[in-house]
Amino acid sequence: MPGHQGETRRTRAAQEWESPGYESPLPVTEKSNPLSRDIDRAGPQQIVRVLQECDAEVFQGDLQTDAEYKRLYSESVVQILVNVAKRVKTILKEPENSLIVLSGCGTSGRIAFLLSNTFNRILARHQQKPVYSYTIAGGDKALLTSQEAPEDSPSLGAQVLEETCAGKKHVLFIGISCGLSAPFVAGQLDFCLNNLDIFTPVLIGFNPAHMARAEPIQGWPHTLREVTERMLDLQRGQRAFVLNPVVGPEAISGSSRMKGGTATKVLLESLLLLGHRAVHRHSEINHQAVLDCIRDYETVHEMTYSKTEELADVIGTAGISLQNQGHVYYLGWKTLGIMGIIDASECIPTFGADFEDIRGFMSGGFSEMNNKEGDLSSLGPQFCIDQKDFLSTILPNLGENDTVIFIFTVDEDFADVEKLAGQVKSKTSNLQAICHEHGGCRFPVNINNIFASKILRITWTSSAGDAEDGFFMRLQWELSTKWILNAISTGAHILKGKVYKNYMIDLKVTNSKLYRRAIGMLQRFTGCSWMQGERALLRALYRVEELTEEMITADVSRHTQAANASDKVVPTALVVLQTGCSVSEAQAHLREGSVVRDAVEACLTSGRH
Ligand code: S6P
Repeated sequence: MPGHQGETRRTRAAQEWESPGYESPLPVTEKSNPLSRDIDRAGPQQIVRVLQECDAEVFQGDLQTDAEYKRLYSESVVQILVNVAKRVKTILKEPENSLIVLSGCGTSGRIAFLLSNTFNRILARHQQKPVYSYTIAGGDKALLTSQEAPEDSPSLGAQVLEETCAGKKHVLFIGISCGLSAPFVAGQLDFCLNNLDIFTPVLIGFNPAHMARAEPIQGWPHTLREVTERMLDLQRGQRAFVLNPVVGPEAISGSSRMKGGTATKVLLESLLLLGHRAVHRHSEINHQAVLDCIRDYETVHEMTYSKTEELADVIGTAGISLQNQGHVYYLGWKTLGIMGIIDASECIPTFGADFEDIRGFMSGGFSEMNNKEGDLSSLGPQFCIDQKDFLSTILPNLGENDTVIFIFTVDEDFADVEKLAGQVKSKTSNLQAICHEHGGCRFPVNINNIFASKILRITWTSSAGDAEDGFFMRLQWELSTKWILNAISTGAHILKGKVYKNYMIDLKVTNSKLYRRAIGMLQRFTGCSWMQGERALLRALYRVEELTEEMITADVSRHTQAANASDKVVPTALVVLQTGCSVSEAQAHLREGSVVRDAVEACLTSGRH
């Protein structure tokens, strides 16, 4: 029955956010999701239920051809997937002087990195040279830490792409911007459009084209909307492609690491897998093959969320750790270790978290990461990602307030897992396991003793196929792990009081998208004008009562740079606007109430009386 109730709630929610006046003119990816309106007041079980429903929207079908929004299963989306998969096939058949480049900013760039490595590994299994490469705004540092500023530079994007593709004759470029908003990707697409003899550009995002970002980009003559429209014109002749199904608003407004990241992984993996299977197994690339692939991912959603109780337990434990100023550590193996590192890195811009709050480590560190720039650990503690770093720097001070989450599969050497778990157990009893096994290969029974039954274990159906099936299973484990970790980090921050309604109240305004989002939030909560909101934001950001002329007229890029050094900017601006108090009074008020959400709510409620 809960399934039916969930479906009814989803249908009602979709009717609401799909209606033309709903939070207009925000694009779908920035709207707030009616399903998660009260997520800030929910307990762990309820948080899981809400996330499950929001994530199910990714796969929500539309079989009406006249529906307002295209969805993942829409005919036109499937057709583009078929067309792009055929381009992948062509490149794989003639790899000489060819390249497939995946690119994006933040989470989108991290997924680009992950998939580029995975698919090169699949090629290696077939004794083929690598064909994939990735670019990410901010370079490899951005794989592990939040580097939001380079997202604003179209020229940087173009330059990085040109360097990556030097000497190549055929390039399939896939630029990902979930919100159809990143100037870095816009610059790359524009570069491709100016060199169509070499490049076939593909844009992946989750808004309709008319909602692509249209505001001017500093120092650049185009906008992303204009680039998208140029690509749509070229799509008729299959010289460019725009893959932009709508997957519904995020559970935490604007947090595209969640559904945006998921849908990116599903779309990209589907089209790349089909291209590979066409070459290696001579299978056909057609609608049915695409639909089968997406349905497999939909099953992963069902399998993952069938573990509601276990997932809620981990969220509860992680939440208590954060509430008590403790930490959450992910210790992972292979690509699931990377999923942990990615999830942890996203908490900084999303929740204004400290990098030490949630951290990820993986077995093998950089040699296993296999990133372009190699070992970055000398750049500072944020870049130390090896489990050995965990043992030397974290383990000695680990305590009962900390939660350690082990993420592994049945393919790992279990003795390794057991040994590390033993070391952790001597310091904290808050050990959790997230693990994947399959019908043909199960964990030893002592796993229950090692993790004192705190195990979220998923048993997948075995596929007795070839090496590619093995890879496909790992891709599914990754997606499942992504859902689980996103739920843990989001849930734990909700329990810590970092979310107000379904907004990231304490986000860092470190690029122009986040800057605009913050002002929009101030408008929404206080009813102020854009200019009032911006002025309050700047006062909070520069920690001044009066703005100087220079501050008022400076470029947004200067403000977003300054935002790196400021704390609780948006909550401070909210309190200032709502109560008319000074910036220093607002800061003192927020210091008193350790829970940001409660302090802000108290102020908003009192302001209304
Ligand atoms: C979002 C995440 C951000 C985005 C980045 C790119 O939760 O924190 O880092 O991934 O801003 O966004 P987009 O819309 O261009 O993919």
